[in-house]
Amino acid sequence: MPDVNSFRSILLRIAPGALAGLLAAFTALAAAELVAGLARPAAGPVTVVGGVVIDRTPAAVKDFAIRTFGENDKAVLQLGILAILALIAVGLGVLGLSHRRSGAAGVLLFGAVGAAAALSRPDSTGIGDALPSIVGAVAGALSLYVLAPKAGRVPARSGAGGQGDTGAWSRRGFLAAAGATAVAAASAGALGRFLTGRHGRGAVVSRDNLVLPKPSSAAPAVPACARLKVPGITSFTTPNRDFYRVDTALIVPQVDADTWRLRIHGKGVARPRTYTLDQLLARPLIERDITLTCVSNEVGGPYIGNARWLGAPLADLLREAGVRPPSKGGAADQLVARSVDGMTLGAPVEDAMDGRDAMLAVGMNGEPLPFDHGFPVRMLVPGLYGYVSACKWIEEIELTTFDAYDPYWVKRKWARRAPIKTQARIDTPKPFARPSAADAVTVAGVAWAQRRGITRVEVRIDDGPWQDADLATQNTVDTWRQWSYRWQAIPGGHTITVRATDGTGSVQTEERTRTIPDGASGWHSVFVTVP
Ligand SMILES: Nc1nc2c(c(=O)[nH]1)N[C@H]1C(S)=C(S)[C@@H](COP(=O)(O)O)O[C@H]1N2
Ligand SMILES: [Mo]
Repeated sequence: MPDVNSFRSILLRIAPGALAGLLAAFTALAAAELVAGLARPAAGPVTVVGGVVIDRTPAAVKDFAIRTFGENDKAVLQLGILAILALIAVGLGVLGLSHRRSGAAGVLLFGAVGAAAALSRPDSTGIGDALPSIVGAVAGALSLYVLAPKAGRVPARSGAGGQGDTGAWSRRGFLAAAGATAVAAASAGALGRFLTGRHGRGAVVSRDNLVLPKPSSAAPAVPACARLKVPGITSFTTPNRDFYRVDTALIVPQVDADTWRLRIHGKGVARPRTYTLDQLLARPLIERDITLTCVSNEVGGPYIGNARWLGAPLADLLREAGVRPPSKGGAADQLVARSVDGMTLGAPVEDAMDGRDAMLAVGMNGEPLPFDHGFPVRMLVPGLYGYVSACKWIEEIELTTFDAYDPYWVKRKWARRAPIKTQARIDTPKPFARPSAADAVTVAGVAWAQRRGITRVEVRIDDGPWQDADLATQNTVDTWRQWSYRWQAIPGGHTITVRATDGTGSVQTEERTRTIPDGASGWHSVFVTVP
């Protein structure tokens, strides 16, 4: 009968195997990290497997992950991968106690999975990308091969493990070998991390050295009355450090501005061209306030920001290449932007050339683009959700058709065309706040309908009539607009709802839709209790 004692003796017997397995996995990852650090950090096994998981994750799950973990979604993913790896490692280690070859072979198998993942990445630079996984797996398999049998022969306290004691290491011997492995692996890993950090040095230096030129067309001054002085309202300009970040990159690409190139080519491109950053910066630049929004933003959600961007007008570059918009007989109706990490985004050529301030941006709020936001160059097309327009770390623009090519998110069931929907958000009071009724409660927030502008915002308390909110001065049709409403609150629980009207006269729809395929719709409301 299994009693507590035999359970304990089983545990004691397998614990060294589990430890050997975990150490083997650690050794494998550390060795892989070292090779990746020497060769290409983006080819590290956790990064490439994470990339594959991100690319294969169904949109609904991805949506859930973004909703639940927000900008920590990638950290959660990597921790998840490591946790699964640890479980498998424990299993292989225990297997290795009795079958050292099988245990080691299992580790090699995982190396093969990592290698395959590395080679499948869109930014894979060739067979060398498999190296970190392969070297890591060999190191891990070796360490399991050496450690596991020794671990198995550790005499257990109960005496149950006595049979294989010939040539056994003492418990102290095993622990010493395990400790040495751990130290060696940790050193290799640390060195790998250090080398990885150095990879970005050139990029960091190139960013530090970049002096942004003055725009030849400065942004219109933001009217003083565009910024309301209401505590808790979203600031009109979003500081770079607070700007939301949405992308699939597990390692933020660190592109050296000195070697960066942008290639423009494809259907209907009479004069294909390649630009350096200096050539781009030597062009007349425009500076504009533009509000960028993510299609994954829920009603009332945080994935929206407004910045002052500096960049080269995209339409000029396209015209220089001989591109004509479809309305003028151009052959291509889709502009596919491709980034250094293989991401593809597709915008309508017509939108890029219809006179709006579509640009290849180099500056964000007075400084070079932060690495997180696309250094050295990203695309922006006012009025379109980020996933069809705002390519970060861009290196290629290919003119094609919507029929001929589906970019990354479209392959994953998001819409081909995605203009931003009219939305209003209540920033204050926060959901479930308890605002005092002593004074009037100020309800305030932002509303946006890029390209169309906001002409009216209305607030409704419970099922009461719609009341006009006070609007801040509109900056441009491409930026959000602040609004506020003085509410003579009476005690009790209340639902505050907001809706906006855009420059075409359309009232924001009440119909609630999910973010997929082309952006959430519906009215934002918050419930508050007035004591
Ligand atoms: N290379 C690359 N560019 C990208 C993405 C990406 O995953 N990779 N995500 C897009 C999406 S979905 C959005 S909403 C915006 C977000 O830009 P931000 O992170 O600077 O706010 O970038 C876009 N550009
Ligand atoms: Mo997005």
